[in-house]
Amino acid sequence: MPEVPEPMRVMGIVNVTPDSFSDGGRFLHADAAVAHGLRLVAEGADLLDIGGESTRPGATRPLVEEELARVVPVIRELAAAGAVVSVDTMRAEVAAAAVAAGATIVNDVSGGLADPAILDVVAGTGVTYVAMHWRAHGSHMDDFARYDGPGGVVAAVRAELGERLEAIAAAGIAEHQVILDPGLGFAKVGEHNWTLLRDLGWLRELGFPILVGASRKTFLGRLLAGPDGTPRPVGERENAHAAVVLHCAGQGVWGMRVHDVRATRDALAAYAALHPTGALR
Ligand code: PMM
Repeated sequence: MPEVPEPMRVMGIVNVTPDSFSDGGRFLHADAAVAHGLRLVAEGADLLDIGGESTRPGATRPLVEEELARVVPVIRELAAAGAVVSVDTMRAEVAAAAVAAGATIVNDVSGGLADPAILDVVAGTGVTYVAMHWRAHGSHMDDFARYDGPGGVVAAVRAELGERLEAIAAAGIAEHQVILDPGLGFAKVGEHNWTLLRDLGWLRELGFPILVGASRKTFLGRLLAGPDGTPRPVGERENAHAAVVLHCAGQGVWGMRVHDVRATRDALAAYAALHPTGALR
């Protein structure tokens, strides 16, 4: 009998921010954010990612106090309700408070570059750590979307994630705690994202579970642009995203970070019916 791999996890996004690109302002109040998180769990989210800082290109950073006030009450309530909670933060102080409030995953889009002390929090608490490929904060990350070296974007992202893995190990974080993410859209233009996604073998070779965040991102909007070049609005990118989800399922990806949990679940249900023995690799 072929081994049946575990099904892909669905991480539902709860952005407690005034300015995230697709849902900014909708869940800024704790009650609305908690209700949204519970709805995502009811729709089939395996875990929830709670974030209080928008990382979109051009975004300005909130004060640490603001970020704490946004995410901690929401994490406390959702964890108490039984949800598996991840905190989307680059700050050690926020990560520590989030773990104390019940988060069991620290999703650091900077992979420890923005605030290296976050690695000590993860090492000290033993929680799971998502290390994403990142080069700079949103205010100027587009200036860093250049991959001119040999091997292009794949070689660069692989090498830079490798450097983060060295820092992660040096901080005393165990390998079983680590998940890697290629960081779609972070200091990357459309073609960089597509190149990274096309064959994720380069990332599987690093030997860690893989998380991918493609949901509603600009590269999907540009792919679906109208004849005048206007990107497809954020709310109308879901069908293209479902295709990316299924591609990632075939590539052995551990989990997808998504806004629309129900649509993702529907796509995965069809995939599971078509591939009962799991990923095609
Ligand atoms: N993308 C965003 C925020 N956090 N975390 C991980 N691990 N991977 C991602 O791709 C990622 C992330 C930006 O998207 P949003 O504004 O919709 O949350």
